[in-house]
Amino acid sequence: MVSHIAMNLKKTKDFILSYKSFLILPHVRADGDALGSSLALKLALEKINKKAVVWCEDALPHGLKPFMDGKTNKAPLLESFEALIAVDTANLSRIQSIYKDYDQLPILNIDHHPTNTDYGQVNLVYGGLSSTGELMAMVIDELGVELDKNISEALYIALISDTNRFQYDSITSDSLRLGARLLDAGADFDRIHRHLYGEKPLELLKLLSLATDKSVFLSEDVVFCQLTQEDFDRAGFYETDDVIALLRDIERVGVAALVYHQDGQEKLSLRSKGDYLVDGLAKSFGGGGHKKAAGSPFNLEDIELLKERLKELSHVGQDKSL
Ligand SMILES: [Mn+2]
Repeated sequence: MVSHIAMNLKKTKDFILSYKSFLILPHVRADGDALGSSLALKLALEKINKKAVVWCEDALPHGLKPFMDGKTNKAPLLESFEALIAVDTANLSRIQSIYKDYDQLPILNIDHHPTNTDYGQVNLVYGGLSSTGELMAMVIDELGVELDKNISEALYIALISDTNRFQYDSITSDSLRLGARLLDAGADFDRIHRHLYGEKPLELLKLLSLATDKSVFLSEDVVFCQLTQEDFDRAGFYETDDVIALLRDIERVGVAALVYHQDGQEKLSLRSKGDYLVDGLAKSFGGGGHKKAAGSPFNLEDIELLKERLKELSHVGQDKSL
């Protein structure tokens, strides 16, 4: 594994050194890992005199705005680029729509989703890692770029976003050592934690309250919730990461499922903890993700089928527990 990573890091470096300008694409509806990793890479590329633009056509998640505003681009691009770098993007259906204007360019694919389809000319893909941020730190080291305050903050945001502040079992001692390095290099962790977790908009709390009211237990350890466009409009908030996290964190819950309406379509978001795994269920609906955090597009006609499948994930009556 270690020599394999070393070899692919070398290929990644060779790819980057052979071009002068890059369009960096975090996945659609980018989260902290995708955006933090992308921004860290952009800053590192600029330090070695490359041109790099991070494209993000969706609204930035609320807590990330103070760190990302003005550093990502969604105005029409007039420039041309020599290569694409897809970040935290498991497959081409998760890539942003601007890709269609640049699909002739070579792709470097940097990701930690086990379901990644290796769609790039160079694929730096390690499914076991906590975050793409952890992988991006290796890329930046490979390029010989020193971590400064801004790069460290972007990587720190990536790392804590995908590990829920170092709480998930995807965390290794290497992840914690990276966290320590980032603090040493100047990341203002107090400011980051405050904006990401300590400044929740009241509208979000209204949405959480609505979701709590609408949640039903399919068994003692499986919770299900459905949110409609009206629910989001009533709360005035449209992000779902905190909703599904809240459901997962309920006492005795092993599996949390959220069906919701977004961008004109229905989606399914799944989270689990302990022994419970949800990647297989997401896959069966045409999606993917991680063992304990996955999602898929969803067809409302399948709602009863989904509930049946969710009940099958229950451990009630089995000799397993959280
Ligand atoms: Mn990620």
